[in-house]
Formats: sequence, C-alpha cells, structure tokens
Amino acid sequence: YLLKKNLHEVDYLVRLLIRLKRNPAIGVLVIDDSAAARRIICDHLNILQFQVFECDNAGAATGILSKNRQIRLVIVDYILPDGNGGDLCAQLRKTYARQDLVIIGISGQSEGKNSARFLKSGANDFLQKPFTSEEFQCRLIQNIEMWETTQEIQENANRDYLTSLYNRRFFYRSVQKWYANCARRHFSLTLAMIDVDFFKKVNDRYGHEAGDQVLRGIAQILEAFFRESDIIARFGGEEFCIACVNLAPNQAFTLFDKLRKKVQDTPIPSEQGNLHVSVSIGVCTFLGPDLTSMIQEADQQLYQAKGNGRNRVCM
Ligand code: GH3
Ligand code: MG
Ligand code: MG
Ligand code: MG
Repeated sequence: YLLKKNLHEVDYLVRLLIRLKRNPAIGVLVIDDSAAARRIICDHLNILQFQVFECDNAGAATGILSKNRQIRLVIVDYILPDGNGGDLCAQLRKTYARQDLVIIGISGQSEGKNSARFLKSGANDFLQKPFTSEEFQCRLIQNIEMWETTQEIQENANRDYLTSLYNRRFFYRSVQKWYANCARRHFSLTLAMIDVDFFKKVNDRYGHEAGDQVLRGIAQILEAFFRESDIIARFGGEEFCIACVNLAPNQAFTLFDKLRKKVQDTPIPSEQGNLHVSVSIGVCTFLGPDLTSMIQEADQQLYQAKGNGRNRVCM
C-alpha cells in the first residue's frame, strides 16, 4: 500500500501509525447509509489500524457509542435514513463533550450548507465528499493531535504533580456534583480527611526527597485500598481527602480504621531505606447542608484525632 503513495503521503502515514501505536485503543465509529462510502472510509481507517465500528443510521450509533467507551472519533454523514448528521451531532453533545469525543461531519451535497450545520451542532471538523485519501489522513491526524493535547492539558489541570492523585480543584468540582446527586436521591456520601502524623519530622530527619517518596508511597496505598468509584485527592501538603458514595455510615469506621492500620503496617521505600509513618483520619458520614460544611466537619474530626494522640480515626 505504501509503495503506491507519494513520499510526503508516506511521511504522514508513518506519523499517524507511530501515534496510534502509542495510543492503540482508539476506536472510530463510521455512520453512513451508503455502504460504498462506508467501505472507502473504513478501508482507510483499517490501514491506519484504528479499531473500526460502523453503522448506517443514527439510532444504532448512540447504542454502539454507549457500549464501546474506546470510541474517540465519530465520522458521520449528513443525510441518514432516520434523521441527519447535524441533529445526531447535537444529540451526542449532550452526553459527550467536544474534548472527549471528536466528531467529523461529512457530506456529499455540494451547496455547502452542511459544513456550517455540522459545526454549529458541535462537530469538531467537516469534510466535503469526495475527498482524497491524503486530505482524509490530514484531518484525522490534526483532530487526533488536538484531542491528545486537550487530554494532556485536562489531565495536568486535574492531577497533583507529585503523587498523580487528583488535586483539590478536581476534588471540589467532581464531589460537588456527587453531593447534589446524593442530596437529591438520599444516597450516603462519606468524606474523610487524612493527615500524616509528625510529617515535619520525616523531612527533618530524612530530607525532603525522602519526604516526597513517603507522600508518593501513601498515595499508592490509598489507590490500592479504595475502589475505582471513590475519589482520592491530595488536598495539599501531607493531607489527602477521600470521597465515597454508597458506603453505609456504620461501615465507615471499620473501613477507615483498616486503612489507618494498613498505613501503619506498610513500610514505604525511600532513598533512606524503608520508612514507617502513621496517619490521623477525620470522617464525616452525614450529608451536611453543603460540601464545604462536610469538609469542615471531617477537618474538625481530624483535629480531634490529632488531639487524642494521633494514629486514629475520629467521626
Ligand atoms: P501533625 O501530626 O500535627 O500533622 O504534624 P506534622 O509535622 O505532620 O504537621 P505540620 O503541619 O507541622 O507539618 C507538615 C509538613 O509537611 C511541613 C511541610 O514542610 C511538609 N510538606 C508539605 N508539603 C510537602 C511536600 O510536597 N513534600 C515534602 N517533602 N514535605 C511537604
Ligand atoms: Mg447519507
Ligand atoms: Mg497537615
Ligand atoms: Mg501532619
């Protein structure tokens, strides 16, 4: 296939292939009622080693998307048997943000209105049919690079650099949504503030680098301990914050005390050898009037745990 192409086209293809090797699970959904048009597009995508999904109507598209979370790119025709690509695009945007799902509209109609219709409905890009394979590849790489850059920026904005846990900003933003949902549906929401005991001494005795390694070690313990649905964040300095939904209030103490023991019993490797630290934990299990008051309550309980001698859970 490559031998039939010009050199600059090969260069582009190679760039795409290297990119996809790094990001192998990118799925693409092609929605076009013309089997011939679908064939041409899917052939291109298969050569580029995307994981290709296809369908010929709007209704099937939403089902395929919700079942296959690896789909990052949608290529959609304008005129479909059960509607049009613009409306489908607008509908998809209610669930999938522009930065999470790339939508490229295509249309064979030549009066030129469909590009604006697609873009106004939230499509990232548009291609007029018929297009050359080279233009198709250029649009693909352009949109995938943009998607990757946005993902990277988003990840950097949400994560703490030292531990790779979520940061305080992300914690507030996502738990705020949880709070509203729990309040409406009378679900339980549990918040815990965790603070390393005498951490200043770790720094003073073993150095700042070892201190950083301890913080990374605690982050790893937390990630292994909690479920994927819980949110674990570094709140600041040597403080961490956890939010759990659907944890029965009477199970909270047992859970967090188990965590406390786990930290106490786990040697954390550092450049100064294995280090041992303990944590104090304050927990709030009742749904307060707002999220801030729940965090304040957990903080108050943490203060209590410190006052009662540290290495303990208060709630
Ligand atoms: P307590 O048991 O009362 O919590 O005592 P503590 O020493 O842990 O608390 P204190 O607030 O006095 O000290 C926290 C220390 O954490 C001081 C600060 O230098 C250190 N620290 C904060 N952020 C970092 C970090 O990113 N890396 C390292 N190595 N140390 C940090
Ligand atoms: Mg069509
Ligand atoms: Mg502290
Ligand atoms: Mg501390």
